[in-house]
Amino acid sequence: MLQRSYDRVTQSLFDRAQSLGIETGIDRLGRQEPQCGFGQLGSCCRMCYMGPCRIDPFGEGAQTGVCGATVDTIVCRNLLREEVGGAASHVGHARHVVLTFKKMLEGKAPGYHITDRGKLLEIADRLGIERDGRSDEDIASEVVERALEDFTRQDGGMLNWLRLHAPEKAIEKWQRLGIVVSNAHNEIEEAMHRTSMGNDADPVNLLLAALKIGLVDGYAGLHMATDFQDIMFGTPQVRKIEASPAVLEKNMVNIAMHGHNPLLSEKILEWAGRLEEDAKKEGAEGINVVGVCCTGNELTMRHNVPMAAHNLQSELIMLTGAVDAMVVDIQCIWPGSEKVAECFHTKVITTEPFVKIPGAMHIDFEPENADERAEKIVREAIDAFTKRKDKEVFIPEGKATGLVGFSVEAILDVLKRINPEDPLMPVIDNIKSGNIFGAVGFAGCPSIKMRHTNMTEIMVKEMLKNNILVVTTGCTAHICAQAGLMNTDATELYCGEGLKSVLHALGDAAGLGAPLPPVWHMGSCVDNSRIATLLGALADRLGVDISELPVAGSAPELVQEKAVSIGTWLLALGLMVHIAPHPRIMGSPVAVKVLTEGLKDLTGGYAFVELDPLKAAEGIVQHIKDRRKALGI
Ligand code: NFS
Ligand code: SF4
Repeated sequence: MLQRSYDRVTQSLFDRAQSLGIETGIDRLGRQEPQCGFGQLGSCCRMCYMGPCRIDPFGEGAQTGVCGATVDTIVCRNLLREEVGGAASHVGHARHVVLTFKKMLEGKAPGYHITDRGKLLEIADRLGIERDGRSDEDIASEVVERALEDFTRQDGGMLNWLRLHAPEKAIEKWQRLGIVVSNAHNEIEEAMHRTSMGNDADPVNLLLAALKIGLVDGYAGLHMATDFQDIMFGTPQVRKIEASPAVLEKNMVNIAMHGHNPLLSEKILEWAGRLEEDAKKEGAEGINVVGVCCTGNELTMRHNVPMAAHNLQSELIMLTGAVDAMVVDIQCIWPGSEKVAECFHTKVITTEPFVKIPGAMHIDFEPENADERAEKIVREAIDAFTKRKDKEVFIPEGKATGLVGFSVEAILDVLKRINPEDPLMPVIDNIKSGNIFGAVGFAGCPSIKMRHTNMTEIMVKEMLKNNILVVTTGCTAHICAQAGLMNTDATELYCGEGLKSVLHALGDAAGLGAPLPPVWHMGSCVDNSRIATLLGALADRLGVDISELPVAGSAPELVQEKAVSIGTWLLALGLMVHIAPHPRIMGSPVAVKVLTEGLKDLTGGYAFVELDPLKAAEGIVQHIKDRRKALGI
């Protein structure tokens, strides 16, 4: 096994795997090393059967593929395809939620309801939908129509959800570049078409297409998903939670919800409540639903469900022997998890017809039969518990506590208590004075290749020391929560004096009797939309472009294609985006030049690749300093 030292809880689970002789990701990673250099540089091509071709980075061997494609063409095509994978995931997620919402309105999905009517009406207004004399259902149907238009329109008109959410200045920028998008599915089709053998060979043209797919992801994926999820399940409010695999309970039926779509996890949570007595009849003290990855973020933001595990820990938590069912839907689910589960009584239950894992139990979950299937799944978990009852479990110690639920609405609620007329004013004043030196969004995944370096924690602490507020989403939020960065003690421990004073004032305004935490959990990966909304509002209020704000984004432990497409969206918006490990563009001089330099003149954004946490933090602080200087503050 690779000898690496992870945080205490994670390491204890790796150690347990080793002592039980159970294979995990660390063993599999060990067998992959050294990983292929061509793959890491992005310079291998499998687009046709004259290949696979690869380009010699030292300039001695082949410099083109059999068809004559250069390394720049190959790398940029590969990058665009990565993004298509990411955007397709988010767009698929959003469309699934919209279609369920539509079925609900038609009375075909009785398990779902409108929870946040205010948000529905606000979106309807902003879409210019007439409301007078119409029922909520009627208005909602038209909102759905507008959303679905973003998958059907053929006239080249602008994506409705982009018009709805993108700042005016950003739209102007994109119009000048010719990258405004129209129909999400058409854009994805075109990207696949242009990257297949013998089409687009111009690396710059391909990179512009990459920005387009970023916009598809941001608006027809992230924003659309967040909007409809908030309407159906409620817009998050600040609440207290616990985090770490230690939230599993020996004497309870433990159901780990893993995946992304709250359509499933909300119903499981509801049925866990309804079947509590049935669990008790089997000798359990109750049912403990815990969250893994992004569906865990969705649940914790709306219902303070404990945050049990980030992606790297998703198979590890089963080594506790205490997980009765691991219920999954879509995305980021390691097939290897099933092999770990097999060593225990744990049932892995897949629920999506296009996401099946050999050996796992499959229960189709459709909106029409949500209640029946959710009940069945929870009963399977109770049944698994009866088989586990007397067996030994190993639940590591060390729960962290924290505050989550920082939707834009929740943040504005707090700010309104300070300035009801102009809630963003206190933030702007504090940015001007330097009490808030800047803000950085940390997003994305935990990488098994990097987690032992504590990249995320070190970078976040450096930000706080420099009075830079941190917002976070996705698995990075799990990392921060487990590291105790989302509780009020962290404000005292890690923040510079300016930021500390602001968080104290906000905590007082919120009636907390304590400062707000310095790291704000804004949700799942699709909820990066919330970060963009907040930035857009700040930029509008200041009358500047987002690219001028003293802010940045970071994906400090990139894993997924989804993170690549989100990152590209942020580049299109004009942000500096820090990335580690190396994105697969390093083989192409053109891609590196355009993404790290050239883009600055086009959108204001640029990529910053740095694997050393302190140097990465330094680079971000310098960027923020430069932005402040340019603003004259
Ligand atoms: Ni985001 Fe969320 Fe986690 Fe990474 Fe996967 S769960 S969608 S991709 S691994 S943060
Ligand atoms: Fe090789 Fe060109 Fe085929 Fe790619 S498209 S595999 S570079 S011949």
